[in-house]
Amino acid sequence: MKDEIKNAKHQQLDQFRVDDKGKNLTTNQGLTMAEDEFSLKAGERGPTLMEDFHLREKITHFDHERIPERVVHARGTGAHGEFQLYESMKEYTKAGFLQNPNVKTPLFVRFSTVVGFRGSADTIRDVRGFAIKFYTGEGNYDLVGNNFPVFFIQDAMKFPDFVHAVKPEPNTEVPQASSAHDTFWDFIANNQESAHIVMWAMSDRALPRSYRMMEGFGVHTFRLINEEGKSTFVKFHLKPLLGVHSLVWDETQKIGGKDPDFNRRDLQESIDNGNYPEFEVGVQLLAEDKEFSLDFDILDPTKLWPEEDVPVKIIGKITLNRNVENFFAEVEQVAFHPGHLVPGIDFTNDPLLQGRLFSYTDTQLIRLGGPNFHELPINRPVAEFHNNQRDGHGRQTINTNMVSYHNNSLSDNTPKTVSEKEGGFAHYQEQIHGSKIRARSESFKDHFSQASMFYNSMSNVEKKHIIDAFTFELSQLKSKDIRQQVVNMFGNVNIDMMTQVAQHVGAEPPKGEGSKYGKISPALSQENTLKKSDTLKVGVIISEGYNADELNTMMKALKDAKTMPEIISNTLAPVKGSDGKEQFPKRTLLSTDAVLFDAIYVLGGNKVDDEFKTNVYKFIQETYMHYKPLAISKFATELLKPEMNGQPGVTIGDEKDQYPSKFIADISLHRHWDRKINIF
Ligand code: HDD
Repeated sequence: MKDEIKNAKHQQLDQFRVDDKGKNLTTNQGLTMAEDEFSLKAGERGPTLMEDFHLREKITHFDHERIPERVVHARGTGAHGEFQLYESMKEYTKAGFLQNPNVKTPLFVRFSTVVGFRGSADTIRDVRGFAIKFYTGEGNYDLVGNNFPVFFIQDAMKFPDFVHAVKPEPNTEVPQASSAHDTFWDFIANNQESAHIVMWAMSDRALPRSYRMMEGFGVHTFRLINEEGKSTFVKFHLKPLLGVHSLVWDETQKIGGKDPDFNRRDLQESIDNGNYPEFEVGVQLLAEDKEFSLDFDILDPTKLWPEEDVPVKIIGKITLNRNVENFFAEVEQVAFHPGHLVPGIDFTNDPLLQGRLFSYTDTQLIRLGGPNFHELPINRPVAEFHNNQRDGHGRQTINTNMVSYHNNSLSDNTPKTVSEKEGGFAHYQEQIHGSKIRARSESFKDHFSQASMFYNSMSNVEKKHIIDAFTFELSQLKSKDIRQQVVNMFGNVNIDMMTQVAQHVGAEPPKGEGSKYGKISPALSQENTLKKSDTLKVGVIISEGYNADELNTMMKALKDAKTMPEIISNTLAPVKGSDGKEQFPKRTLLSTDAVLFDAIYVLGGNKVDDEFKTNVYKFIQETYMHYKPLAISKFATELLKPEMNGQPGVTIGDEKDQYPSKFIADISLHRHWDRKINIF
């Protein structure tokens, strides 16, 4: 690892890292052992002896290796990184890490899916978690967000209900990592506040191409508080510098089988290759006196603030620059909490947020086995911590002072509190009036306007994908009745959309006229995202006797365009080209698949047999069907279906100069939706 990225957190973690290579094998008590293969027996064929402490220790530790997986977001991965501010945010907040653009704040990010168990596939249709722990000089600040800006429910009271409904059904524990089943849609039809997020879940946003290519949102409205005690409402955003990109549904399902670790591997490989994922951090700011200026309640977590109404101010950048070295210690044991605050950031009364403030500590107590999980290396703040809390399971700190209470004189009344003026945290003094009441505010009751805004902001292709997704999900339901209820419910979002779905799933078309909201937010469409070729994976298929001139020209162009080319052949053995030099394929046609690449280039060679042709044809067909760029050398045109010729994103050629540049331009566009597909 480079020295410059050894920040304070890395230095702290390094104290805990151990490399056993070259060491003697010992018990956990440090006793060097002479034997680790056979248990202690009375005679070679005799019974094992109770006194075999080594066997007992080894087996006992193994028996206790598992901890409960997260009740939601069990499947995930993480990486270390840093945050650097572009300009001081002093005007709005006194948070230390948001003052000085020269300071880099270490952080850890965990990305996750929500529904699946810990071993489930990465590419399922789901919300993605995007949780960040900033190790600031004033303590840990956690932003525990998602890649959707809205949530399923408005009140934490319903969270267990929602999760029970979306998890596999309790009688069969089927389906794994999928919302396409009766209990989920039964919940949706009977809890209509979910309408908006379900539109996101049915859209391409639920199928991210990479964790590096998705947005993040803090979801709730928070507050920033400045030195004068002035509060400004804020929504947090994360914007990937590679743009927001998705897989197509058919691909995601195939990848689930071919490489269930697809997103996890992508993150790890990118960091290993020095392609550090980057996200700009943005804030939407709303002055305190503008609390009621939008046409929804800013405390309602099923609403987003359209960027066209409240612009996102970009304030800094996150760079993920170091992979974890031990998945369990770093990713599995990291414990986030939306209530881990620093001075200058505070809560609002969003009822969903308030419930979360209880849930996260509670869940760590069972997952991590006691109240000292903050002492685990990954969770330890870089800031020192001192208080009168003591003991408990797994306590690591050896508190040497006999005083563990407040107030005291034996220790000069320390550890001491510090006034707000001198940097101590004090809660924002919001004025509260009201009666104790269990109810939903009237201002939370419009569930369909923003759901329709989302749909109306989509391109035609994105709309079609949403209709297809509803069709797929509802087709899996056993209950006709729920299918109809969902069709009726989403008729309130858009009649045309749900009429088409109804036709596909054999339901009655919805009645009514749909939402009249009519507002559009172009920022919601991925059509308008950044598009570039950087870090995209290109499969380069060659065989014996390939044209070396052409390969060299194309490889240079691909590398100049910052793509990640990977040589594929029918063997892992070196493949000789026309110049007598050899290429070393990384994959074979049988050990990889077109769905694992963003684009395919077929060069072939002068020695290709029928098996090679059949396998390459599968690559070409899949790539074409998934709208991805294809480049075919003139030496391989026999593998191209004539109808593909001239279609968008398909390049055939031998003119070295234009041919690679056209392919690169096609790669930068990612998908070529205008392609004629009904040719097979
Ligand atoms: Fe949650 C995990 C995000 C509502 C209760 N949540 C968890 C994670 C993310 C989110 C990203 C994974 C953290 C990690 O990587 O370890 N959750 C959200 C967002 C929400 C939300 C963006 C709404 C805006 N969550 C929410 C509610 C509750 C919870 C309303 C309960 C009242 N969430 C949990 C949890 C988890 C969790 C059960 C499981 C594992 C964990 O906390 O550490 O406590």
